[in-house]
Amino acid sequence: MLAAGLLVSLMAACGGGGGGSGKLTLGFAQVGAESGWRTANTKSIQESAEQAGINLKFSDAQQKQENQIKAIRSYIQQKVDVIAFSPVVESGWDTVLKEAKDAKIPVVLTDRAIDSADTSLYVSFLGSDFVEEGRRAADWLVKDSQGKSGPINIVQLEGTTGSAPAIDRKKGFEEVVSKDPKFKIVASQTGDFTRAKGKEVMQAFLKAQPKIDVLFAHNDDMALGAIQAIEEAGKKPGVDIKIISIDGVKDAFQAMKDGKINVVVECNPLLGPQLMDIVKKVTKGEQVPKRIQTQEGVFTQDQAAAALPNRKY
Ligand code: GZL
Repeated sequence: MLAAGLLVSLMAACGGGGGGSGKLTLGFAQVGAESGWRTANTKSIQESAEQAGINLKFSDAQQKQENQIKAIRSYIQQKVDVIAFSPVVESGWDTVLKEAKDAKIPVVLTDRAIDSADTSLYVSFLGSDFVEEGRRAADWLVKDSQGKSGPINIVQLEGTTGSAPAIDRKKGFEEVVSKDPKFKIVASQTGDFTRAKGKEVMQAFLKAQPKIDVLFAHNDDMALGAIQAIEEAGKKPGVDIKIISIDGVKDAFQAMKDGKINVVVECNPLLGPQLMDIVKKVTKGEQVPKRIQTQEGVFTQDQAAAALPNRKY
């Protein structure tokens, strides 16, 4: 009787929401499936949960904040051990995260941050420094434009309005280019991180702007959509209009190899292993760093061919 009682209490301690399997249960509320980056991010989380023996409940919010909030509430009701999510936008999370806190369920932010002043609402934020990614994009342009007089007309395809990557990549890029008046951002609009919208907005830019020298796209999918628009307008992407992009998906490396994208600033989506490590530590009551930053590089056209076979996403 005593042994049985001990076993039951041990299993209970191992985590709720797992249907008594004794396995930890992680509830993950994903942004959507808007880009190659997101697909790779989802795959990394699902495969890592499997490998870590963690029971994963997963939802796709189709880029709608109300769907992410609904999913988080459902995980709270199911009494999962940990909740993790990539906030589609920075604001509007305090209420639901307070509900998770009241339910004593730790929350991990992955990929994107929130702008809440109350940092007790999450135990850790695992993801890139998007401002730095924007700076790196601009640094390449500054170097590439050395010796050239202006104006150098730039169009910017921004990510999802209100999202941390869109806000911060814009901030980092404009912080650098604003130092030299030869750089002119003549148009800037969201393409919502998708190929279709990136193409549509680039078509509008091409119609409205008499001269475009550079496209800065906040992600590869919008850059790849824009390439279609540029070619349909009879111009050479990577030559007539230089293209700077962020993420580093295989299709972008192929486009660099084909001379159509000039530089890609890497943003690593493979966050699954680190997330599972955080989940295990947190449920054991171990301390985890409040901020865990992913390491990433910058790749230019001359490196694309050699790097392509080794790309993992
Ligand atoms: C960045 C991530 C962004 C990618 C896009 O960490 O949130 O969202 O850059 C994705 O490709 O849609």
